[in-house]
Amino acid sequence: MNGTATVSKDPSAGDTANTSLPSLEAWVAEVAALTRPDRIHWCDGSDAENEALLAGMLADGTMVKLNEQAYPNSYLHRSDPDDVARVEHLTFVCTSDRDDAGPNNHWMAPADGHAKVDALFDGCMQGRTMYVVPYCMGPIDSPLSRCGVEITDSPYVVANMRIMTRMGAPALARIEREGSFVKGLHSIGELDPERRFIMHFPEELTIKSYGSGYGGNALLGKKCHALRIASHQARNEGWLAEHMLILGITSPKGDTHYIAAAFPSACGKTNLAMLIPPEGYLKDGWKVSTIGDDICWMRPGADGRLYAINPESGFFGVAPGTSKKSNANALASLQRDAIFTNVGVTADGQPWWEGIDNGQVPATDWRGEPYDPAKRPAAHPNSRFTVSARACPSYSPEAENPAGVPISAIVFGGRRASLVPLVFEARDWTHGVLVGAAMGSETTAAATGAVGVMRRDPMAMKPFCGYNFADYFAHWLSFDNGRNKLPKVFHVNWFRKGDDGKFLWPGFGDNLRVLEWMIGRAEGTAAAVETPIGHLPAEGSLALDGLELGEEARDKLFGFDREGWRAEFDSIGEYLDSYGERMPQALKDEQQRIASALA
Ligand code: O2Y
Ligand code: MN
Repeated sequence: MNGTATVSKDPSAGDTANTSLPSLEAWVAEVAALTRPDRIHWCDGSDAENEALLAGMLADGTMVKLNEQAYPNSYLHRSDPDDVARVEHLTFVCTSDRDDAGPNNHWMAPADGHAKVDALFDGCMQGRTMYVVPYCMGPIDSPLSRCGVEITDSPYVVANMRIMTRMGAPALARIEREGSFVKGLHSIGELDPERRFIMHFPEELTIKSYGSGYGGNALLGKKCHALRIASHQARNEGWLAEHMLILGITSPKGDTHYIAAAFPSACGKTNLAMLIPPEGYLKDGWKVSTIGDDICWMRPGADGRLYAINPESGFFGVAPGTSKKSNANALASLQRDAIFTNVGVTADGQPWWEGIDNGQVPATDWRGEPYDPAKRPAAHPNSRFTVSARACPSYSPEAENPAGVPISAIVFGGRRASLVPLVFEARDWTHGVLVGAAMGSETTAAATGAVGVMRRDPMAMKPFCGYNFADYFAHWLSFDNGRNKLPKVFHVNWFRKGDDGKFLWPGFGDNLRVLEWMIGRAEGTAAAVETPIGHLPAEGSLALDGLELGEEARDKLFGFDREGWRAEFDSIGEYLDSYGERMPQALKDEQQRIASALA
């Protein structure tokens, strides 16, 4: 049925325009001419629309209904076995000048990038419905929010975008008012890994993703828009788009501080965002609230402080390891109205994953085959749940505040078995930017097979920065302009190990002790010791009561190994130099200053 697509905004729309914005109408027509769908559906985000989409997906097997009593209104999707994760090697940033994408990105010239994917998109939606998905990243009425439109042939993507973004009629109305939007074109194509590309054209605020139906490759509002394209927009417009969780901490005095924290994958970002205070802290009246678990957009407010929003409205969380013990808030969030991707299933249709620890057993694995532990785990290690943030017991109403929340501290962190202490504070903003730029994390066996290899992942943005890291660091430095009242910057390492290879710090809820010290530093009440690498907690300034920490643990968690840091700073110097001329001199000077102090 080539070239005769039916178009529906609502069934009675007839042949009236679907939008009052000519540039949007024209782009949809242009995409339809290229991809040649049988039908075009403009999404309004309504319950009726969602129910119709789900009914279609249940009928064609895209979704499987889970046990309605145990998990009301919840569904399982099994992605293609070759399509289970983001594909960094197939992710490109297409800028006119190769140096603008930088050594941190795969690059293609924009004309080549368009030609490459447009050849794949040619006719790819024949026999399918093309969905036009208007969405808003951030509260619909916030000046910090930005909008986009994703065109996709995947109803699974539509259902996920409805949870992860503010999607539908209100977003379309905002787009029509503003007249601009990020364009995202997505097709699952043939799901052939050889014909898969995730292309970004930051200068055109455009994304083209072909050949994957999974997560960040396909839900274009998330990594593609809210990080890669937004980081480029943010640089032009004077704000920051970051791979950070945002949490609120209310002390017994009743003051609330907001903290933004960047960690590479598999470092417990979602767990920290939903932290449950340890017993003693709960008794004393401490509260932790969640603004976001993955992405943070922030900009200076009229008072010079940084104000942050979570551009997302849901969580796309890793299922394996999520349990009542590790993250009771996440577990509570996914008890209903959830979409599960690539988890196992029990005999009575309940989702199951390694580490759920709920006394049940899987019958079927993530590929839909009878569970056989000798063959594969029940849940894919990167299996996910998609749930509304509003379902999370710790979700803060402030996450909906159009003004955002004021940030008191920025935290960088990585997985470092050795050298790096539990926490230190940067001496000023420039030092803080260096701490973020030098961030490193040791890989886990699950991620790469090569265990314990330290990789630099500046600000946890290695896979997500839409432009040259050297320019990105310069942008960060530019916030120190004498007018802004910038937050303090810290580095944490929850993963320091002892000589026996065991973790020295209990982590989880006890991380609040470290956050309490940071708040004390922000308020000027907690003491610190100055060292060349930054300020370390003075003895007794970080609450350790009730914890059993031996001498080795105390030395390694709160000590400073001059020799080791000297080698680390040589390596940081080499890393900065690898970016050549564009690397800001101020950052190189800061590295030199500390290297000299360590000599
Ligand atoms: O987006 C994906 O496909 C999986 S990776 C992911 C998912 C949610 C949040 N963060 C990440 C990440 O890789 O940082
Ligand atoms: Mn992430």
